[in-house]
Amino acid sequence: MPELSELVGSRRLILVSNREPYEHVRTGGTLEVRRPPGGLVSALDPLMRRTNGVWVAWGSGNADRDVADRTGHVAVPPEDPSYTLRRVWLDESEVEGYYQGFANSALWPLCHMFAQHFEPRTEDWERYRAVNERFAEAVAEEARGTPDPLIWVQDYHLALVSATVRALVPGAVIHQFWHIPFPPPDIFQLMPLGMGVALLRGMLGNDLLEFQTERAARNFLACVDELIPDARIDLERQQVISEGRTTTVAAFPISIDVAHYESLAVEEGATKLAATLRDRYTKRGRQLAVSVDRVDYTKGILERLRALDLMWSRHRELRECLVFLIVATPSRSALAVYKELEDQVAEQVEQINARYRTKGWTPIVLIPENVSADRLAAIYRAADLCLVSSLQDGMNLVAKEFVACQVDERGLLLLSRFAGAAEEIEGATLINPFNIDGLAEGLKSALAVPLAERRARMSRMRSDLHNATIFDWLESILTAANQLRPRQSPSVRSIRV
Ligand code: GDG
Repeated sequence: MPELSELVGSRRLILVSNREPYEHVRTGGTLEVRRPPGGLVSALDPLMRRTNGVWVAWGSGNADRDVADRTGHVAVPPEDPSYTLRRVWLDESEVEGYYQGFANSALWPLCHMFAQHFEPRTEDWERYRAVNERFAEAVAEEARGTPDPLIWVQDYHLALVSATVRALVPGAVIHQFWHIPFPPPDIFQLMPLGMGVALLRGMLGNDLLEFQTERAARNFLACVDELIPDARIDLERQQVISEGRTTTVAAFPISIDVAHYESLAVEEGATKLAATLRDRYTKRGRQLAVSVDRVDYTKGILERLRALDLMWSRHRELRECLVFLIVATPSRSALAVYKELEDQVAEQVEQINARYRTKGWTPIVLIPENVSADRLAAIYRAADLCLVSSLQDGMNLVAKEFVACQVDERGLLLLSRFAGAAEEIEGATLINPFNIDGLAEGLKSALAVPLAERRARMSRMRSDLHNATIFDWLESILTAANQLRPRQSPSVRSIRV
């Protein structure tokens, strides 16, 4: 395990995110502790364990209040407490306005440049502001009385937190990681002006603002340039000087715990399941393709299905040559647009299967549910091809997880040019998911890539990935954050794994 504590030194780390790392849930008579799926929590939890900091997050579990003290504190991990989780309580209307409303129906579509799904409602904005303020107050309470707090805010749910914390705790080092894309000014300006300016000013409350890609960082600077008249931008240093303060803006592409995914893929259960999947789906020289996504309109799932349909209608000889396994995990189903997409995906798969199915062959296998991490690793391992067809994506961790789990090095990665990962992974075949024709032909060509070439490309991607893990990401961000205030900075040594 890396010596993560060295990255924080003597500072007290206060992490802020919408999702909490541990959720207490009562079902029937039993109390359960759940860990939300996803790479971020699994990467940040070890950091928090080793630095004994505080994690401030929305207390979303129905039994969260039962185990927390009066101020919302609970020691975690439950089996071996080593840091504090500070829960922020939100009622139903706050969750609806702040989370489902402004965060997921306004900011999410706008940042991904989906103007057609962009719904900036004033009421949601008011809730978003109020909830951000509540988070900021909780953070400030934790930070006060701490000599050297290092505050790290996560993502687009909390764009206004840093500026409020800055006003409440002027001495703190505050930085924020933005997990999703940031749009250019022509798109950002679809946001009502008052909201747009407030969001940018909120983000400028950070000393350091971290994006996935240079493109997102540049877009942010361009938006500030257009909308914040008093801001001075130093393009060379990627800095904004506004209201007497400096915000540095930079790209820090996120990654995964590569060793963890590799170990999941080689475990006995996953090895057996991968063999079973190959037995079942790769008979008579067939290839197995996979995709894994939360069901979200940004991920290009319908475009992928249209391309498959086109490929099989145009190239009869490719029928029976490929089975496509689609893991489509329901997500944000409380929003109509997400629920409709789930139904559309199921419908399209059914239609394609009805059109092309033969006696011994079902073209698409849809898994419309959350699968366990070890099953997921087996699916990645078993595949001859993984298709990531995001229309826009901050990074896309699935692409990296696929590479990590390809321990047999047989798979080809088809990766959207519009995922941040495309700027990082050399060896993937880049595709344009808007070009259905091109994608259909790209899939056809991919099926013909010889094994030796696949191995060479996968081997290169795997070795590159080993040099850019989630721990490298943590190290580079925390080093940069520490260097913002050299007077107080502890010596930062490199991570040892
Ligand atoms: C945001 C940004 C950025 C999915 N289905 C299952 C499952 N998953 C896991 C994957 C992966 C994660 O969910 C999805 O991560 P992505 O990166 O692909 O996308 P978002 O959820 O949109 O994440 C994105 C990311 O933040 C990190 O900064 O890369 O651009 O949009 O880890 O494996 N996991 C399991 N079962 C499933 O059924 N166990």
